[in-house]
Amino acid sequence: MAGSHTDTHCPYCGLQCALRLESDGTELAVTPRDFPTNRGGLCRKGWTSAELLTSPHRLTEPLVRQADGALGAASWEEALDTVGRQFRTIRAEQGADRIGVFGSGGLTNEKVYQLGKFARAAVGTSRIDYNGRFCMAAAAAATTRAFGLDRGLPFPLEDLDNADSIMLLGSNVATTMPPFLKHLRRAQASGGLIVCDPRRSATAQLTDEGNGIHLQSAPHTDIALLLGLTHIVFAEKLADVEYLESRTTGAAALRRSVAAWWPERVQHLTGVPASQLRDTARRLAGGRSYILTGRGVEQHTDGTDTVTAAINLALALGLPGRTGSGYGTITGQGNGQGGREHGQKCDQLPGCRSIDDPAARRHIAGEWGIEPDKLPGKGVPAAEILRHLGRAEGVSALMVNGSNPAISGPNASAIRDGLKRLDFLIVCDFFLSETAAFADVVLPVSQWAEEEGTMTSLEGRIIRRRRARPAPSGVRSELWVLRELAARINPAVHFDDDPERVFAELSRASVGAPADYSGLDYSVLEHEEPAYWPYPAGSTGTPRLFLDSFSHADGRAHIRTVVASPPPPSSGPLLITGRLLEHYQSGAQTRRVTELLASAPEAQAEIHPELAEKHGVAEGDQIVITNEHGRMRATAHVTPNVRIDTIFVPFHFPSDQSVNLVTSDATDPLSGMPEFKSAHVSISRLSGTQ
Ligand SMILES: Nc1nc2c(c(=O)[nH]1)N[C@H]1C(S)=C(S)[C@@H](COP(=O)(O)OP(=O)(O)OC[C@H]3O[C@@H](n4cnc5c(=O)[nH]c(N)nc54)[C@H](O)[C@@H]3O)O[C@H]1N2
Ligand SMILES: Nc1nc2c(c(=O)[nH]1)N[C@H]1C(S)=C(S)[C@@H](COP(=O)(O)OP(=O)(O)OC[C@H]3O[C@@H](n4cnc5c(=O)[nH]c(N)nc54)[C@H](O)[C@@H]3O)O[C@H]1N2
Ligand code: SF4
Ligand SMILES: [Mo]
Repeated sequence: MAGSHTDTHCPYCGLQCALRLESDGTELAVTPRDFPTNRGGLCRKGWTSAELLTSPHRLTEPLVRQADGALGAASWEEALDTVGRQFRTIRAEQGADRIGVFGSGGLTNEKVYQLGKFARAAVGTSRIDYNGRFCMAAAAAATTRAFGLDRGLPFPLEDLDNADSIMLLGSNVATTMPPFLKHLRRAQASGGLIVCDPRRSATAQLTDEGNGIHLQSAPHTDIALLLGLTHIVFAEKLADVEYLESRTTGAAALRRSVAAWWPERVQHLTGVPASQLRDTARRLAGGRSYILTGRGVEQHTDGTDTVTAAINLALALGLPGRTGSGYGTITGQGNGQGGREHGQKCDQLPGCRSIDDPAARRHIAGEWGIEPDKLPGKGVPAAEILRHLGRAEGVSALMVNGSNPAISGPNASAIRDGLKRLDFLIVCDFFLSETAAFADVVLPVSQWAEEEGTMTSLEGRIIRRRRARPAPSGVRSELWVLRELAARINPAVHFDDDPERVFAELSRASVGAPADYSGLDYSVLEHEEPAYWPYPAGSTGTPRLFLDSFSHADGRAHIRTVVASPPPPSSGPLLITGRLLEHYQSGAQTRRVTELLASAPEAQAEIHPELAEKHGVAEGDQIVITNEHGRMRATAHVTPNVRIDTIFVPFHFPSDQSVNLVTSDATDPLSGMPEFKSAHVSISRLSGTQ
């Protein structure tokens, strides 16, 4: 195609596949580029991502709630003044902590940094958190506890290429990151792909024909499974005793804690045959092995402990901190990694610094030109912000940047009620998401190919996002919006809207921090040289972490023993939730892409033939799924690929097809992660197809 082209990365997930956006002046086209994560591959979402830019659904002017209750077009001046006035009034009358800010792992590093600075230095609130709390927060808490640092993959993805065995726990990369499969081929060819999932997911099916092992455990029994595997490792003398001695603390307690988890007991609890458990442990011990976790094991009220059990198994085998083996979590969102580093977590300042650390507070306050004691303290995690919306103990105003919690938050009907209760809701988005539809002010912002910025991929590698075309007139960049709002709320603090300068500020703010970016600037990142953090000034970055020592002061990995909570009394089937290939998250973007919507237009519930028969449900029937939280509607898809006791529903759909109408907002005390992946439900047939 003649015309211009820009080399950039996919707007969606954490794999950050490289692509080229070509324009002949009227049409836009996407082609894949070669890059270590995607090796020239793209999934359907990547291929169709250009449609997001030209979608007729795009917001192109600010919207403000009118006297008649409808959203109506407004000038930027009017919309920004309204927000400024409301924030000033609420802060003066109710206190800054009555204003909440809800960020996202979809934002560039620059926006994440600016959003945290906006909340804490312009508004002065501690009430900031983000959707990553619903994503890999449990793994972040567990890896920080075990290794002293949270980088999802502490090694380049390409290291997987040489593995003999790869264990995927609650991860369905064949659907959620298709080009990732290129890195599993050797393990598959040597029979070493091990997938733990209550469904015969697309990824689990890759273990067929001698390519590996599918552990089809009951939902939410992963801790028992992992304790059982660790038991076998010790019982069969497969543990790396020398490694445990020299590189960890707590190994003796670990050995004791798994003593009673013999395989037959684990089989009884999980449904996984003892012989499969033994095969798995032997395989993992027998070569270059990796253990990777996904949302299936992380999104539980004991998610941190579940990941800890996976890390403990990896440590018993001596995998982490060595070339050619390891543990990692597969970060999901485009900037899910950077999103948890630069200061939108309720307990962190930029660089993954603790907000309770006086030296960190001094450093950041100095960078922002405020007194350290003016920096708010620790806030509350996302689910707690959402649980108390519009109530005395919560926030009365909320600003949302890059999330759609009316669909994606746990116990969504309560969130929708909360959003309605708020005195003031402002949403920055490029579409009128289901959350934006509740807003008092909606600000249209530019999107991926209209902005410069950086993203930190699932490998901890910093890459450039490139501007290929101007945003539609009427649309503004989020950095500009934050600068303008800050000027109306606290003009004393300087806010820039130039991404390169914001990155320079972020780099300075991160000097000496765990996530140190201080050796990076836009010119270093110009030619896609590999740049893995920590990247202190004068270094060339850190592709592999922990090779010499872990990040705790004593240099060792800290083993914490965990216990398996007893399974809740069973009443009806267990609902699990997750993803389809076609849709991204709340679906706010992909439901607006013609091809993707046509291919997956509605919520289907995967249900086993025997369970379907028991409830008189046939393929294509409308069913209702209910529990104490609410009810949702789905179309039955009868398939032997789920366990008999389990129903699977994706969470991408709106209105009464939102599966989060029946999920609980109970959270993991250690990470704030909600229980997205198991809920007791009843099902009934609403209508038939015949
Ligand atoms: N197409 C698509 N791709 C995406 C996304 C998307 O929305 N759509 N989102 C991106 C993001 S942000 C994320 S976080 C990643 C998520 O990527 P994944 O973690 O791969 O996605 P999920 O489908 O949420 O969950 C994975 C699997 O966990 C299984 N599971 C459910 N409950 C349990 C359990 O109790 N134990 C075990 N062992 N397994 C269980 C489910 O059956 C499912 O197959 O995907 C990223 N990529
Ligand atoms: N039941 C169930 N619920 C889940 C999950 C599950 O597995 N099961 N998974 C959870 C996980 S892992 C995640 S990550 C969350 C994700 O769920 P959400 O946080 O809702 O994520 P998105 O749907 O990506 O929402 C992003 C919104 O922000 C907009 N947006 C995208 N980029 C930008 C930007 O740069 N700036 C601004 N201002 N807006 C932008 C999009 O148009 C969209 O409206 O869902 C969680 N919810
Ligand atoms: S796998 Fe992720 S990054 Fe790659 S094309 Fe698909 S959505 Fe985009
Ligand atoms: Mo996620």
